[in-house]
Amino acid sequence: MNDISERILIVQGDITKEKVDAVVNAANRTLLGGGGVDGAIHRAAGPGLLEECKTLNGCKTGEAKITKAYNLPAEFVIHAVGPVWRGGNKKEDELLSSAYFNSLKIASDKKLESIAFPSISTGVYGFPFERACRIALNIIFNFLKNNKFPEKVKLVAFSKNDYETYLKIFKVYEKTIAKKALFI
Ligand code: AR6
Repeated sequence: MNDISERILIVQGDITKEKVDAVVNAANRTLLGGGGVDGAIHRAAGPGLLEECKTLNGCKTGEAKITKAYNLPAEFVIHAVGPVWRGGNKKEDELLSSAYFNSLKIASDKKLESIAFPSISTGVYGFPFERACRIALNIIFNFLKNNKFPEKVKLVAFSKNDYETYLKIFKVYEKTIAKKALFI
């Protein structure tokens, strides 16, 4: 179990600076850009990214699509569409989980070594941050347990506060997993 947590790294910063094989974008269903991390990724990647996105015909909530990364230091952008938070009873947890899963699946199918995620849905879409962290960690731990690729997953928290929260939840999660493993 411990080797799985070693494949996950939590950092604070701007995801557009990440030199990984793929950065994940918290996109909307049009895939035609927006604010938040989506705006930052499109600005840093340059107009080629929007041109390629126009050919994709959008993306359903909970799904993901891949493009090249143009002027970003990463090689690819995986555009994932998380759910808008509507109180918690509109399948938000499942949809967020599936946005992470489908992004990881694309990376795995392409045998990408490294992927960086922003905290999908926790900005404009209003998903509660701690709840989103638990969902992200749960799906990532499970995915890595069953897949060789991606080898490394970076979780990029934008603010110091988000970073500290992510780290706190990660430590609790790691312990719970380790404990469970002892009893298997
Ligand atoms: N690097 C890393 N994380 C960032 C960055 C950055 N440069 N900028 C913001 N974040 P959001 P959503 C964090 O709103 O909630 C867009 O308009 C931010 O602090 O970007 O999924 C899309 O087009 C937050 O924790 O995405 C959609 O319409 C996280 O990224 C809509 O917003 C996600 O915040 C998607 O909303």
